Amino acid sequence: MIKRIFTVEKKMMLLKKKVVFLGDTHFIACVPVNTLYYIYNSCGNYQHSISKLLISIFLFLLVVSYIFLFLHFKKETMKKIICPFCFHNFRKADIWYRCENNRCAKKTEDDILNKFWGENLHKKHIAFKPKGISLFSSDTAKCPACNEITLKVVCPQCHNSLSRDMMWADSSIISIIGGKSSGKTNYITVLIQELLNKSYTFDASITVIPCGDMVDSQAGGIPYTTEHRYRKDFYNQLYEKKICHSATVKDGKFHHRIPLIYKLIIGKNTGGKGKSVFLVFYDTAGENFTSHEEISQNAKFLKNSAGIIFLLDSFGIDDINAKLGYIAENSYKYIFDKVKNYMEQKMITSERNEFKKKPLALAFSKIDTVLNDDDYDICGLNMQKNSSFLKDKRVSLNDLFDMHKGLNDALLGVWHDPQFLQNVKNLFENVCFFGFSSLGEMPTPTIGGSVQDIRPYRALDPLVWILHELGYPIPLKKEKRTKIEIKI
Ligand SMILES: Nc1nc2c(ncn2[C@@H]2O[C@H](COP(=O)(O)OP(=O)(O)OP(=O)(O)O)[C@@H](O)[C@H]2O)c(=O)[nH]1
Ligand SMILES: [Mg+2]
Ligand SMILES: [Zn+2]
Ligand SMILES: [Zn+2]
Repeated sequence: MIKRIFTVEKKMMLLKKKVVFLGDTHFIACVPVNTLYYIYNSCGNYQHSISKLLISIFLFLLVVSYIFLFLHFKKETMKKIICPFCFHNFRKADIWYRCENNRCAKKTEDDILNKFWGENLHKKHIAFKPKGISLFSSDTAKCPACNEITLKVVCPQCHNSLSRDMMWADSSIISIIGGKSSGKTNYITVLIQELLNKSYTFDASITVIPCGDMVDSQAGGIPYTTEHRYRKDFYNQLYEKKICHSATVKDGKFHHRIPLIYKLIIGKNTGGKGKSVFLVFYDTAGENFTSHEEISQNAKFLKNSAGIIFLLDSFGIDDINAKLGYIAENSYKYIFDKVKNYMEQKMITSERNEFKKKPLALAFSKIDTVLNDDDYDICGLNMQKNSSFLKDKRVSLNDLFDMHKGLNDALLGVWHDPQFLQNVKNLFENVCFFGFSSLGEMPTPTIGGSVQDIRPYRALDPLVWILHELGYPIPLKKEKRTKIEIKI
C-alpha cells in the first residue's frame, strides 16, 4: 500500500510539473483526489460497496467541477484586451504588471513607455511579466525584485497603465474620424457632455476610467486623466469660454494623443445587470487621414474599432458650398475616398471583409446649415425636432432612419451624387446616414467663432445606433420597423 501511495504521489508530482503554469493552488487542490484514490482502493479490499459508490459519485463530481473550472479559466485567460493607447491586441493571460512599492530595490526608467510618448515620463517602478497565473488568484502579481504584491496592470507592448476594469468588461473602441475642419473636436466635446447629461434617456450610465501615466506639467504635475484632459482641452473652451474649437494641431504636444476613456453601463433598468462597454475617443487632426502612409498608421486604430462614426462635412457639399458660401477645406467625401482607396489597395481580402461588417455611421456634421435652409426638406425634419428618445426614453429606430432616408434622397436628388452612394454600398454592409449639429447654430465669425447658446442636435444618434448594432441592450420603442437600405 505504501508503494501504491508513493506511485500516486509520483504521478501527482509529474502532473504538477505539467500544470505548473496554473500556479500552486491548483496542485494543492489536487491532494484530496490523491487521498480519495487511496481510500477508494482500501474500500475495495473490504467490499464496502456503498462507500465505494459514494466515493465514485464524489470523484465524478470533482472531475466535472475541475473541467468546468479549467474551461472557465481558459476562457478568462484567452479573453482579448485591446490597449487603448497603442491598440495592441493581447490575451488577458499576457498582461503585464508594474510594481507599486516605493522601497523596491529595482528602479529604472521605463524606456518603452518613454519611447511611446516621445517624452521622459520618469516612471521608475519596474514593469514585468508575471510568473504563471493562478486559477484562484485575484489577478495580482508579485514583483520579481521585492516580492510585493501589485495590482497595477500595464500593456505588454507600450507599458501604459490600463484600468483593471478593462480586464473584465468588453471594450469597444468607437472611432470618430473625418477630414480637416469637419467638426471632430467640437463633436467629441459635445458628445461627451451629452453622454454625461443625457445617457439616462437610453438607459445608460457613464463613468470616467482612470488610465495612463501622463502628468500635466503645466498644471503642477497633476495626473493627465480623462477627466482632466476633457475639462482642460475640450470643455473649458466651448462651455466656459463659449468659443468653438478650431484646427487641432497635428503631432503636437504629447497630450494630444491621450485618449478619452469612459465606461458605459447599458440596460441596467430594462434588462437585468446591464452590459458594460468602454468607449475610447481620440481626437485626431484631420490631415492624419490624407495619405496611404498616414492612414496605415491610423489603420490599427480603425481595424480595432468596433464601430466608426465617420464625419462628412456639410460645408463640403458642392451645392451648399456654392449656395451659402461656407468655406470647406475639402469635399465632404474627400477622406471617405481616401479610406476607400486604402481598403481596396492595401487591405487583404479577409481584412476587408471583416472591416466592411463594422457598423459605420456616416454622419453629416453642421447639419444646422442644411436644416435651416428652406430649400431642403430632409424628411420633414427640423432643428426643433431633436432625437425622440430624449423625450420618450426609448429609442425609435424609425426616427433615426427618417434622417437616413432624408439624406439618401438629398444625396440622390439635390446633391446629385449617386456614385458616392454606390461606393458606400459596395464597401460597407452595415451603414446608416446621420445628420447632426454639435453647436446648433453657426458660430460668429464662421470658423472658430463664439457660440453663446450651445444646443446640440441629434449628437447622440450615431453612437446609440452603433451600440444597438453591436448588441448592447438599448431600450427600443415598440414599432413596425422600416428596413434600412441605400437607395440609388
Ligand atoms: N454651423 C456649425 N459649424 C460648426 C459646427 N461644428 C463645427 N463647426 C465649424 O467647423 C469648424 C471646425 O470644427 P472642428 O471641430 O475644429 O473640426 P475638426 O474636424 O476638429 O478640425 P481639425 O482638427 O482641423 O481636423 C469650427 O471652427 C466651426 O466653425 C456645428 O455644429 N455647426
Ligand atoms: Mg480638431
Ligand atoms: Zn499598449
Ligand atoms: Zn518591486
